[in-house]
Amino acid sequence: MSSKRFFQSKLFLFVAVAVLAAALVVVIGPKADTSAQGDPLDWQTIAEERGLTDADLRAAVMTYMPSGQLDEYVMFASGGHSGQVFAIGLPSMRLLRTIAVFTPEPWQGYGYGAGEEVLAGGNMLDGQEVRWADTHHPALSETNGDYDGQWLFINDKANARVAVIDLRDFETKQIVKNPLYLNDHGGTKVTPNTEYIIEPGQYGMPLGNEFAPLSDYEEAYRGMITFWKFDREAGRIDQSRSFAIELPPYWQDLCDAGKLVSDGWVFCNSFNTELALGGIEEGNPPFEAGVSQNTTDFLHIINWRAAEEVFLAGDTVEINGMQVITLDTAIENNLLFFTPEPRSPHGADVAPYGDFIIVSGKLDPHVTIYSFQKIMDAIEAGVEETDQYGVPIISMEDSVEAQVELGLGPLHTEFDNQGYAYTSLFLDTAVARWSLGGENYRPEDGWTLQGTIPVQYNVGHIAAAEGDTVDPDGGYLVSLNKWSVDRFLSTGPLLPQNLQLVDISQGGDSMQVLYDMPLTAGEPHYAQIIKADKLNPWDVYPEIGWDPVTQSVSPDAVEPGEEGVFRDGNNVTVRMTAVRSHFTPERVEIRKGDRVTWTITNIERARDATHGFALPYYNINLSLEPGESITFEFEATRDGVFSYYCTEFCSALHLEMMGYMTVQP
Ligand code: K7E
Ligand code: CUA
Repeated sequence: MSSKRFFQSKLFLFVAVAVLAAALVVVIGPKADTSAQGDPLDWQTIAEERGLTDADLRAAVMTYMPSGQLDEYVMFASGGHSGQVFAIGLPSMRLLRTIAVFTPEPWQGYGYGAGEEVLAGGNMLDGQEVRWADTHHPALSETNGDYDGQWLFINDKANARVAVIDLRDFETKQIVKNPLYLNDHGGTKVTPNTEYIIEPGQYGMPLGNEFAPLSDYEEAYRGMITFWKFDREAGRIDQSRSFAIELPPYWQDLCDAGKLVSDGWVFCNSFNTELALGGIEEGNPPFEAGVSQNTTDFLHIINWRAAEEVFLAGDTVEINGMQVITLDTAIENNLLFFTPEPRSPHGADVAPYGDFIIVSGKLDPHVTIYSFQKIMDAIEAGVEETDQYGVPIISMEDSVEAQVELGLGPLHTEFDNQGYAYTSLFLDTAVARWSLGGENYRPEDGWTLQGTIPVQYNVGHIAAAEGDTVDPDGGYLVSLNKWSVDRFLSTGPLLPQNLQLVDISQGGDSMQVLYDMPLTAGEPHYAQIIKADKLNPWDVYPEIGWDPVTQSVSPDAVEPGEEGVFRDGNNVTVRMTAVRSHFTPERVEIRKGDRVTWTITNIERARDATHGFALPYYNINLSLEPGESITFEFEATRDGVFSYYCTEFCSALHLEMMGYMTVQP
């Protein structure tokens, strides 16, 4: 090959490219190498290696909480069939506290020698103890329609109970059982000044839970709504000042209290106006079809202030100790009205100014917006039509302000500070943002869908920051999803719930999922989110010897110097103090058959200086927070040697914080 032909050949081209490439490797190769391996201290390198997008980085920056910094909000989420409540910090989504409510919880000593009195308050009829629950709807106490950070209430759907939690120590103080009903649902929203805690029933049944055959459903079964009087001073529900209203045996579902212009009223959706009874085995439609035959059910519109007057005037009947306004009395006194609501409704949520009520039909792609003013005008003008039980029905033409098509399976609605509403879409597994067209919100946008964001997966409730009050904060929303499917590493067939933090701070359709939090407990239905600075919990109990049930110094509290074991026949009193790293006394020598009353007072004043107390075999397990005093009782049924010990690693000599109880045969 001549040199000329060589320079024109493919071989020359190949050699030239190879030489050029080798030269390039020499010149820029090492630099390219650096950027591939990178400086491991450079966050951009890490982000690049993990393939994080700008949106991911924004989410990380918005949710990361440096050690020692504190969250801006606290979310109280129901624990579903765990029976508890969870306090979660936002925006970090860190679990801050499990609050034992209906279910014993060993690490807080609840139901293992302490809290027995509270748990016993929720006994089922006939004294049979129920130690589980299906919590659905937490409700923070309110002053003038805004959260005041003092109390938290939650219902037990399974057993129609309501619990009271004191937010000074985040502990449950009271459980009441509704004597009229087996289960409830749409509680526990509160009236704007926490005058009452609202507890509607769920599945129709005879009031007082007497037997009646299913064939008598129409006549013998009833619905109900209970107004539990909350005595702030006492920190307790007062059943003697509480009352209920008898309702037709439709299935009352979720209620929300009116506020501002609609203060004094309560709105509840319902379903099964068909009075379907199931019985597929007898050729009836199955429940899920039978209950959804009608194109509309009834939104219940209840004047609770007028009902209170009827109750105070004594125009009630007593059922199982509960004062009940009968259906006839409610109708006579204009306490109760209906207006139709579209297919299979779920959720009735009052807008911040109290002027609109938002209802979602699970089988209707719209939300329906009712105008409180229109409803009042219709009542004023007189309502002719009634249902089969005589309850006046306001027509939809006279009550509805607007309908907005959002998507499939709308359930629950919350609000922000920009005039937007947010509705969960169960079937679309998304959250919709839409504008409230009323003059108080976004009249310039009208009633329109603004955008939707997919969530993972099957959202039930959503909670926006203070999003059901007269003054929502906006900024954050949490989507409480039933299914997590592929969002977390697999832990077998039972998966956690997925609580997703969503940024709603920007307008239009700019929502962004920021964080996925697995919650490995029962299904969280509803949650409420409160600004952290509205909460003012104690660092330690106010005084040594504190009884958290009575929120005062216990008359049994033990002071240093007066410890000991005291005998009076078969009754033994143990008086003990706990302080790092010592129980006094260290020896408790008793005899089989003794009745033992044992008080332990934690005399610490240092924050977080909690001691545990475990007494194996006798099933005692306590948590003694600084200042706390607990008294428990048992019968010494088994002889032997029982070492008791502290379960909190409280000091370097924690393992030595123990003692011996000997039980002589
Ligand atoms: Cu929709 Cu009990 Cu409020 Cu569950 S309920 S999601
Ligand atoms: Cu007290 Cu360990």
